[in-house]
Order: sequence, then C-alpha cells, then structure tokens
Amino acid sequence: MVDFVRKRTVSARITGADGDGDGRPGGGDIATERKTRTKSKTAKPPLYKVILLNDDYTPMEFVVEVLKAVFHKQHAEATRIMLHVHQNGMGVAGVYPFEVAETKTHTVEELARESEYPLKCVMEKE
Ligand code: TYC
Repeated sequence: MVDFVRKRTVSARITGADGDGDGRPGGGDIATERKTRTKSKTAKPPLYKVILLNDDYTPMEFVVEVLKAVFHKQHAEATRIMLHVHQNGMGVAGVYPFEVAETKTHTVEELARESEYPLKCVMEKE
C-alpha cells in the first residue's frame, strides 16, 4: 500500500509559567526553549480520470454494457456517457485513485480485445 503522507517541521517557543521570577508567565530566557517535531498529515491520493475514446466500429450496446459492468453505471447513465463519447470523441467513465483507474483501463481493453472491438481507454491525472 502506498501512503500519501505530507511531513512538515513545526518549531514552537515553549515558555515557562514564570521564567524570570517576576510573577508573570513567560518572559524569562531560562524557561524559554524551542521544540522541533515533525507532524504527519495523510494527504488525499491523486485522482485519475478514466476516459473512453470514440471509434467507428465498437457497437453502442457494447460500450453501454462495459460502462455498467466495469464502472457500475445504471443503464440510463451508461447510455448518456456512451452518447457523449459518440458525439464528442471522448468522455469520462469515472474518476479513481491510480491503481483502480489502471485496473479499469486494462479491463476495458481486455473486454474489447476479447470481442475484437477497437474500443480504447486512457487515463489522465485530474
Ligand atoms: N461510435 C460508435 C458507433 O457508432 C459507438 C461508440 C461509442 C464507440 C463510444 C466507442 O467509446 C465509444 N457504433
């Protein structure tokens, strides 16, 4: 598993309750120190668009079935995306973390190859 961890160094001035004995908090150099620690924050993983490309030979119904099976789209949404690709040349099937996008891209091309259709699929960083 890949972790997306951002690290930054934090330096803080720690003052004592009464460093110089004047009755007021802080102030004295004796009780003043700097503490450095590293804070870890888990950042969101980068996302990738999985894009279907239009061609002249893959049947519309095949593209709709791929969108349902691989991208878990309902029939109406799958049809909408397929028609968008058909009319505009390309369209986003879904947006995922890198490895999920990569697996779906391979699956689409595998299904197309098995059926001997030229359907192509590419990934693009969001
Ligand atoms: N243009 C194809 C046709 O007319 C349909 C099609 C849609 C193909 C989307 C690929 O990604 C695609 N049969």
